[in-house]
Amino acid sequence: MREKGVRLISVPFWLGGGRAGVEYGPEDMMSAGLGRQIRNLGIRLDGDYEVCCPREGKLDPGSPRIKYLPEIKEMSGLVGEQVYRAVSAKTFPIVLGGDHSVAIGTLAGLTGHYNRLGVIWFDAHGDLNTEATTPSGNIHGMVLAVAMGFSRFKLTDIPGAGTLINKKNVVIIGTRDLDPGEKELIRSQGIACYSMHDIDKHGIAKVLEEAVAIASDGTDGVHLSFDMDCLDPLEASGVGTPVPGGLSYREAHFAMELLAETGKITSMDLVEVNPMLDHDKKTTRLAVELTASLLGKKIV
Ligand code: 6HN
Ligand code: MN
Ligand code: MN
Ligand code: MN
Repeated sequence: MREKGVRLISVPFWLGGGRAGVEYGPEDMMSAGLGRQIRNLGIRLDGDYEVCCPREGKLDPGSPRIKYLPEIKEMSGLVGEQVYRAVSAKTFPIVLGGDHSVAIGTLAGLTGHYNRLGVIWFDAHGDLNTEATTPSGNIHGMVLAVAMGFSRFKLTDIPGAGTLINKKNVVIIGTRDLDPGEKELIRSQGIACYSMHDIDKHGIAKVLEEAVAIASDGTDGVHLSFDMDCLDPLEASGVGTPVPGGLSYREAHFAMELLAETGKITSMDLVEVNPMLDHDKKTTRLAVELTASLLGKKIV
């Protein structure tokens, strides 16, 4: 990591979650000292870029099932381009959201570079809805289905994207709020999903060990997509869709520390920080601290 350098890519986008405020996430994380934390670890900050993405959208009454699709395609193409450039320049990209739909852009850029990408998805949710199963029409709840090709709108619709993500290399961690269609997809497709139940039962270390094995099996890159709502709302209440019973402060840090030790993670997104809902300012701070742990910050 020290030789590679990190490139920060800010994506102030909220239309995928349909709830404003999350577009201020990148700015808030930067002001909380994300760049400084990275440099303090002795890691070169190769640059910080802001993607100029749509700030407003118009709901199409003709397609109520899926909201702001044209805006999401536009944002994803722009994010993909920056991510592709970052990995081509051999830096470690960190995409700062924005809602979780920004990961469609990240994955488009990454698959343009890597032949076969593994994905570790920390989330309270499955993000596995399709046009047919979404209860909200919000694309941030569909990103993994889009990435693996289970929905009509697919990752490969984004210019510059490579192949779809192979379901054999996808792992979801921290789940506790799945919609019926998502449960059905997990079962029928055999998608690896470590719920809070599994974490309680086996411990986060065991779960991470298995997750890394799945995501790195036959892959040439492993992407970490970190939705801050995987944390317990007691630790991180500044998210658009909080769900009780999540990861504790230490479980989340320990997970990042374990990932750092493996040296296998090649990119990251950090999403769903909503400063307008983050009344105690803990969520942004924790997001910054967790990134430092992932990049190798040690307690001692
Ligand atoms: N996220 N499952 C719900 C939906 O609307 O599809 C919530 C999704 C939340 C997505 O937090 O990234
Ligand atoms: Mn998510
Ligand atoms: Mn979520
Ligand atoms: Mn807790």
